[in-house]
Amino acid sequence: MQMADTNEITINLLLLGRTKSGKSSLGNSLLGSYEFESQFSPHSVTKECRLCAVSIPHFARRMGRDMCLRLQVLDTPGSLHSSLNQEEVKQKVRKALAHRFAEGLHMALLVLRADVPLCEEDNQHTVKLAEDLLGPTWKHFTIIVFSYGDKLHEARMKEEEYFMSAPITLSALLENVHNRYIFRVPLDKTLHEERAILTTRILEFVRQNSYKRLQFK
Ligand SMILES: Nc1nc2c(ncn2[C@@H]2O[C@H](COP(=O)(O)OP(=O)(O)OP(=O)(O)O)[C@@H](O)[C@H]2O)c(=O)[nH]1
Ligand SMILES: [Mg+2]
Repeated sequence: MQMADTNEITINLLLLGRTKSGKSSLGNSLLGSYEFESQFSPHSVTKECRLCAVSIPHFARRMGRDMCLRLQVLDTPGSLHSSLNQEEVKQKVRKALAHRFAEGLHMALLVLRADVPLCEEDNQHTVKLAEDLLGPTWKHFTIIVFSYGDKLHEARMKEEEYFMSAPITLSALLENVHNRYIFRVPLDKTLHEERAILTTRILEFVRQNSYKRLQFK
């Protein structure tokens, strides 16, 4: 944990997932501002990795001191990209991780659309990308973020029902990542409201992991 003599905790987060899964949009909610380009489009919008950071003052109190949370978020081009092949995506992310997160990564947020079933191809591309980039301990440093959680609400489906009818590929993945998941429901919230919800959940997972960081050589 980077808080020795400072009142600041730094958390490094990586956005991973298939193109159009909602990575940049999630990044904007985490940052509380529209830093990453995110839009409806028939092509993949994010072509390069980009790091953005935000400092959130008075985030918590520890031993009588006000703590500031510094979030560093690395946005990436997705798998099944419309103009980059898988190897190009992997190389760009690998380089950015080594360059931007020399101090290590706290958590990768693997973004999956809640309204699109996870199929074997996703395992081979998207989940494989996380495995290849993060190495053998990837399972300890990955959180599944379901985007389009608003669709779940719209269909009046509860999370338990969703998981009961989910394909085995998804149950297996969740089991692998120690059942760490978050549903995003962005539509009825401001960026700041959503940031508060997301950071609380993510910090819980980071704390359960004893603030461990995955190192890249
Ligand atoms: N309703 C809803 N729309 C979302 C959600 N997440 C993302 N979107 C929309 O989906 C579109 C694509 O989102 P992006 O954040 O650009 O997705 P991306 O994974 O960064 O896409 P590329 O960079 O193009 O690969 C945008 O219009 C977002 O507003 C969500 O949880 N719910
Ligand atoms: Mg993007």
